[in-house]
Amino acid sequence: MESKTAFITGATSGIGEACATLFAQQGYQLILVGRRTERLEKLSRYLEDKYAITVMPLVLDVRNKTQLSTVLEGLPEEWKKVAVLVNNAGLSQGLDPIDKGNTDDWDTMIDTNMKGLLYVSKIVSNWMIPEKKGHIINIGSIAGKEVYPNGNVYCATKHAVDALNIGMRMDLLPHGIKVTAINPGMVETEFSIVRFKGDEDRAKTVYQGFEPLMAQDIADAIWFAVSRPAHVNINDMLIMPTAQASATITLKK
Ligand code: NDP
Ligand code: 8X3
Repeated sequence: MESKTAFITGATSGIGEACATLFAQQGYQLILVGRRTERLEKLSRYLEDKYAITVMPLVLDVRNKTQLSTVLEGLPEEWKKVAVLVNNAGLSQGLDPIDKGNTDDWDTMIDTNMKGLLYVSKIVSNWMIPEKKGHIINIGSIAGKEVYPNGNVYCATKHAVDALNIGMRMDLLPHGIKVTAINPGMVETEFSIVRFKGDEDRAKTVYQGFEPLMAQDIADAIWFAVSRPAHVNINDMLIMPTAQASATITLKK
């Protein structure tokens, strides 16, 4: 059987890396995107050796639409037959009230979480359309369902992902392309280290006193959605740690 290809953005850590590993275990060829060259190359070599698959590592910033378009359109045709796109690259920067927010952080979140996801989706959906099939997984968040204090712009970007997920499903329906949102609550990854700009001690406190989700839990949910029969689409999944009831209510010991 011809092997399938999965395209995963933000594969250098956390949910994206767990997802890359799971798809490799399932025998997929992988296109992996991230900005950190060394990590991307190390992961690619590891997955190729361990699972006997082929990986196309692409050091790209999803915010850079010119670079994205040049590199992606320049790929050999056989790499453009993508079965699954996981729009995972994303981040939060800062946790401040709106009057004190850093406008550069706002730009980074909007450009990555919304515009980057759009640029990649446009290119890859155009590869899927002639095949009349494909599956786009958008990584949203509980922050796309609820707004929490000081989450303002990050929550707005994830609410936008929620809306785009619905819009994409409508627009791509005639082309047989499935669109699924996976919305996690708190997952212990590098997310909080990035949000607090390298302050690892502060990041650790986010996950203290309860058992957060792990990246693998989200990869498993993505795989569940991807492995449904052709006539079944999971529109939207909200996955929380058992100890987290809402964006702001977590039972901590
Ligand atoms: P990580 O910080 O561990 O991973 C984020 C990934 O995104 C990294 O691989 C990073 O790679 C990549 N990335 C960030 N900016 C860019 C960019 N401009 N271009 C290309 N890649 C980029 O965090 P998570 O794994 O937790 O985050 C993954 C997704 O899950 C994000 O969309 C996040 O919003 C979402 N999410 C996370 C939750 C959590 O609690 N952790 C909960 C809900 C949703 P590199 O730096 O190498 O570019
Ligand atoms: C990331 C998780 O709790 O900061 O989307 O919204 S949270």
